[in-house]
This record gives sequence, structure tokens and C-alpha cells, in this order.
Amino acid sequence: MIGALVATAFWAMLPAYVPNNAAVLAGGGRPIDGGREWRGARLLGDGKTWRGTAVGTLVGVCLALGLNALADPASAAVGVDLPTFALPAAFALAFGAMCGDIGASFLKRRSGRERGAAFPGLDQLDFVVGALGLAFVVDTDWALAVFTPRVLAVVLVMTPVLHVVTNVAAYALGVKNEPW
Ligand code: CTP
Ligand code: K
Ligand code: MG
Repeated sequence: MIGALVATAFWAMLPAYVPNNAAVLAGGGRPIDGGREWRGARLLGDGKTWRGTAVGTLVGVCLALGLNALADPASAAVGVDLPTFALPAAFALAFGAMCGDIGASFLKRRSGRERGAAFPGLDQLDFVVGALGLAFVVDTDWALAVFTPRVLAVVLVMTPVLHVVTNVAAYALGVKNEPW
């Protein structure tokens, strides 16, 4: 029972998990805020770039389309009816994840945190709020069917754990500047 919930939660959130990691690898170039400041601090900071956002979104959408092709064999393998992603839902999960992370940077700058500073709690869940929020707006029926209260509960517990593990690993591999 819990295994089925975890499998569904992980599968359904993969298009939201991967974009931020892809952005870390692809980031650089022009910052979204163009260097602008607001109330004595950068609007977003140099860590939020057009390229990172675009590549992250694209990678998330492509991943969702790849999962669609694997949904039948994967469902058979784990014995769970895993969902597929229509293009609007795929886009909402990927772009929503990037937007949640961008919104978190806005809040970090407003609270005096420099680029790269940790904001425990926000760091682990900003992209979940963005991804699920946009998915529920863009494809409400799909989101309600996939993200039942129990799946949502698993997402909220599982995501921070996965986030910590992947970021510590990325830091250890020298891919990321901070382990959060
Ligand atoms: N990145 C990007 N565009 C994004 C998100 C991330 O280019 N929309 C890249 C940047 O190179 C960034 C790195 O991924 O430095 C790590 O992302 P993150 O930890 O979210 O950014 P920080 O540099 O820590 O900045 P902030 O304090 O604003 O979160
Ligand atoms: K972040
Ligand atoms: Mg960071």
C-alpha cells in the first residue's frame, strides 16, 4: 500500500524534480532580473538565469514525455497504475518547479540572504509548491486524480529527503556550490 503510494508520488513528481537539477548543470548567462535591485537587494540574484530556467523546463517536459513511453511496462513492473503526462501537465510540473524556486530566491533576497544562502524548509519545498500549484491550475482534473491526499502526503515527506540527498551528492561531486 505505502509502496504503491511512494511509486506513484515519485513517478508523478519526476518532471518536477529534474528541472532544478538540470538548471544547475545548464545555468549561467543573463540573470532573469537583469541585475536589477529592489529595496536594497537584488530582485532575484545571479543564480536565476534565463538559460537555466529554459533548459530546466525543457528537460522536465522531455522527461515527462519519456515517462509516457515507459508508463505501461513500468506499471506492470511495479504493479501500480502509474499516470501519464499530457503536455499541459508536463509543462506545469516542470515550469512550476522552476517558478517555485525563483519565488524562493525572491523571498531570500527580501530577507537579506545572499545568493546561495540556505533557507531551510523553503529550499526543500519551494519547487513542490510551484509545480503542484501550477499543475492544479493548468490541468485540474488530472492533478486531482493523481495527487490524492495520500499521494500528496507522501510527496511532502519524500521530497525534502530526496532534496537533501541529491544536493549533498551534487555538492560532493563538485557540481553544486553548496550542499543545499
Ligand atoms: N540556476 C539557473 N537558473 C535557475 C535556477 C538555477 O541558472 N532558474 C543555476 C544557477 O547557476 C544557480 C544554480 O543553478 O547558481 C543553483 O541553483 P540554486 O541553488 O537554486 O541557486 P543559488 O545560486 O543558490 O541562488 P539562490 O540563493 O537565489 O537560490
Ligand atoms: K534553490
Ligand atoms: Mg542554492
